[in-house]
Amino acid sequence: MSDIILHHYPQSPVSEKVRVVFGLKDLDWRSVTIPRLPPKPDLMPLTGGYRLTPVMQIGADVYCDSHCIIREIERLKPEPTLFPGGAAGMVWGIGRWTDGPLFTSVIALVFGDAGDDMPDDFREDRGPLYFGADYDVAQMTRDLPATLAQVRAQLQWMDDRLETRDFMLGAEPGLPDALCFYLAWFIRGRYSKGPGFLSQFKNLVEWEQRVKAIGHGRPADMDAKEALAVAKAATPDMPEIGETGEDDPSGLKPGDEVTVEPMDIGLPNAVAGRIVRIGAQEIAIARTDEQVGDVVVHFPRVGYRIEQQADKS
Ligand SMILES: N[C@@H](CCC(=O)N[C@@H](CS)C(=O)NCC(=O)O)C(=O)O
Repeated sequence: MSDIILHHYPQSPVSEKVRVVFGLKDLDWRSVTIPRLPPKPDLMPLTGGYRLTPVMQIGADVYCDSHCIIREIERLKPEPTLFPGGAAGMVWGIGRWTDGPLFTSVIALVFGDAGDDMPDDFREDRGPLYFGADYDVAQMTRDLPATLAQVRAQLQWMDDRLETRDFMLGAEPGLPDALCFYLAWFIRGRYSKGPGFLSQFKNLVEWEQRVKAIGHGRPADMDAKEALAVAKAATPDMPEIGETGEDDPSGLKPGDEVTVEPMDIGLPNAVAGRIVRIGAQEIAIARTDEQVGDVVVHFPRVGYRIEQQADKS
């Protein structure tokens, strides 16, 4: 198998979730550091325009979104399982909570806390991305007490869960630990009063140390240009998962020209390609780029809008 390449940057909380999963799986992987702000000239040839972080590349296959990345990692390396005790299924729904409303509240906390101290270019990019065109940082600062109350209530759920367990599912770590850890990691590192705020959650603070000890596996740095060359030299893998798309409720099927785009961000970010596989959990589209040749770009179904384009043939 080609190397697992993660395109990310150290400060990215969603990347931290994936790095913890790499630690849980004890993986060797290659680490490409991408810019925190667009343009991301060495990433766009791979994704076809998807700009969020992280992105995973294996040869000429490109996995957008942490859920898609983690699902593929679990498929490639099933042991140790991310779902100890047979916990698969609903855990993905926990991810929709942690990465959805809870993540948005945590970003509002960090934004509201930073206020005018945030660099202009960062605020002008992330503001509309997470909160839409009419985002208002001053309002987020005024709302800080209410936001803290929202976050506190939800972290208390995690803390309660850890009262009688070392990890979220029991004695062994699993996906819910990565899903919850990255938010605590983000609050601790980026909210100016983070460590003090977190100290009220005794079980959570102890658990943070246990998750931290899992580590990130074994990353080795890779130059972005080398990653592009890897894609160019490779042929996309198109594993048959038994999902032909024939019964897809959308009516979409392999061969259709589509665009795929995250639904829950405030900026347009569509990627165009031809469906090679479409199933309940994932869509994979083929596209060609002059720098990397033929690639297949994978997205989750949940949270992504697919639109059919006029047939090019
Ligand atoms: N649904 C996406 C969300 C990813 C996300 O929002 N990542 C942040 C960084 S932690 C991001 O992309 N920020 C803008 C950027 O990096 O350009 C996923 O799970 O991967």
